[in-house]
Amino acid sequence: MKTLKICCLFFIAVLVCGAIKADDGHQLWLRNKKAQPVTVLCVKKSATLDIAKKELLLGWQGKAGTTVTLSLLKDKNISASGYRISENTVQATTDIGILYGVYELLRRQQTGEAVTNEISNPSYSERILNHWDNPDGSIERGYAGNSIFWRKDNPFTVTDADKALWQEYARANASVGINGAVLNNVNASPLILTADYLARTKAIAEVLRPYGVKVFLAVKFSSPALVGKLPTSDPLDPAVIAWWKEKVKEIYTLIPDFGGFLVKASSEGQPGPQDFGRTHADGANMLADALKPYKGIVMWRAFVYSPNDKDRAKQAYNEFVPLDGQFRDNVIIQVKNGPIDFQPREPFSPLFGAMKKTAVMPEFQITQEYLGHSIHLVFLAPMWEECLQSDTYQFGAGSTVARCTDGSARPQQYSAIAGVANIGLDTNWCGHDFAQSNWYAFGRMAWNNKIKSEQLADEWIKLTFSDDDHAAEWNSNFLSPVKTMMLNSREAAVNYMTPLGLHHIMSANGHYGPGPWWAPARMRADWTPPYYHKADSAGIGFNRSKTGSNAVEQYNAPLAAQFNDPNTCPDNLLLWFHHLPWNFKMKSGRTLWDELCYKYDSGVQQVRGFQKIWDKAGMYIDTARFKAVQRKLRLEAMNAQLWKDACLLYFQQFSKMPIPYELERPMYNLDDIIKNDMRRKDYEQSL
Ligand code: GCW
Repeated sequence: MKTLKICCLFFIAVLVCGAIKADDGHQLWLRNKKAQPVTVLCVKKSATLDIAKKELLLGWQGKAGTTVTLSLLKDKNISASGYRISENTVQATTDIGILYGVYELLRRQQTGEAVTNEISNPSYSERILNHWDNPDGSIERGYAGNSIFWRKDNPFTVTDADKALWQEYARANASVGINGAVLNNVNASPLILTADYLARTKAIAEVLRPYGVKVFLAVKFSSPALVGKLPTSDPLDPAVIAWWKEKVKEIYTLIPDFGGFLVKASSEGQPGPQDFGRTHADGANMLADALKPYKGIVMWRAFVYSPNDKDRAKQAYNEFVPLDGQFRDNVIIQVKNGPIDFQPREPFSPLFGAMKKTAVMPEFQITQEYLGHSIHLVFLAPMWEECLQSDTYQFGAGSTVARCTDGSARPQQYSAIAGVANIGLDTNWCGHDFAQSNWYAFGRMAWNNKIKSEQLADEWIKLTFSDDDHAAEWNSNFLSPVKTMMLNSREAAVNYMTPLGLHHIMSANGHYGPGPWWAPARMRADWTPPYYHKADSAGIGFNRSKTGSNAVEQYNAPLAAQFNDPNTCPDNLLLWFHHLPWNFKMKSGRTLWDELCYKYDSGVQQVRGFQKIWDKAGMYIDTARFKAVQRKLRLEAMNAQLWKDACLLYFQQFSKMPIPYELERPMYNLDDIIKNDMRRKDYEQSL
């Protein structure tokens, strides 16, 4: 009887779902549809070309019976990993170029985009994921399970399952053009440079190599002392220089195409050249010299700040601009998109528009440290597009961040872009099904830094969810509303978390919920929200204008003047640059306080709208992914409400003004929110 009941239920479920196949999300955007027959001609043989052929046979959606020719040629217009495609040819100057061309051809077929005879070259030569993975398998700011590379138990056994997973990872990367991976956390353990870990790194490199993904390592600056047992790690000490040279040689003997080092130095307690009275340039150049014979690069992070600085936003610029021109040409300064730290909205870092003789690369955060972890649905492409398309005015109008970093504004030996990965052992890799879109979008944007978020959302939805059985109504009933939801999702998050230029007002170290009040006595001020919002009875916001910290001065004309004046400063950065009275008159005609209330409320309304969109569109996808996203949207809606109530009720203590009566009233009490914030409490207790 029980079996019969289960069978009936199953039958009903199949009917209701229109027989949509269950999907655990593991296939990402590479779900293979039934392929049409195709013949592939390719004269040369290599592991990479074998993959290219296999992918065509597995995924061909073009005319049945087509013969596709893959050919290698010399062509000055096609760069090392670029390609030319037509409906039945892929041409490139390298094997990996062929593979990228094949993925592009297949993508066009699956998304129904036309294939004309065209050349595509990547914007950046190095398109890199940064994994903040620790040797024990944990991941700093990881929200999708443990590391796919490292683990605690049997750390040095490489199993077939490991290799299979690394191969899937490499394939996903290659399919969107990512060609590098830093395998470990920038808060680097010295262990990574020891023999056992290097052997595992070699094993990973071997699996990634045919897919064109080079491995890099993040290194701890004090490794000569910690691993090499030298008395110092001073970058100018001959024994230290010799130690790094030997270490680099050891690495290249194992991994001949090793990419190089990523370094977080003299930052957040990490050791660095400043510990020895040396500069960032001294430190970076010493490593660059060791890597140079092997064509390796150093990505040296500009994420530096100290508790003594009056304005954290200014420090990276102050430390690095005086060193412009002193770095070797295989050093690239890796700069976070904003001057503080991956906040939902920041202005672009002024360093992008300041370094004239040193290569600079953007670092984006794919993992959603400040954007609701893997609970909130936030499509990040609009945020990255906003940064890349910001005009720095470095070489006059049109000097976008994209052009100041990709080598088109001035010649650079290397150009690069990095994204902090959101990948872990979760079946769907990223925790949230929609978080996969951020991995996808990062790769596609690294390839083409002018691509529009709208195009990326369109591609990704089609590749990830398309359903041939409902093709007729799918575009209008699923694609279109879900795309709108994705494209609005980042602004919604800004609205319910940090509107009008507010930033860093999250609770404690978890960086998840709201905490504008959070300021334990023993905590350094620049790690607490009041340092950033500066709310008091006179108003709210950080005065970075000429009358304040004068951070505006780090921007080129005409931006400096525009940001300096609250009447010309864009609304969405207003409280980043200004401390303004609660009754300041906004462009909308509202007071600042009312505008703040409206923004927070609109964020909540937007997420409620996403729930409606999803529930209605849900019938076009499999139940598992539908339900998982539905559940997360419910949590996001509750969190949005919490953010709104927490921030408005807290700031209201200073504004002493009513929340406009036409807006929904708060649902939580401030006292309860503060009391219930367990993450904050746990953290405080651990201090
Ligand atoms: O955003 C902060 C994070 C740290 C991180 C640091 C960095 C890896 O809270 O967890 O450390 O930035 O980028 O170095």
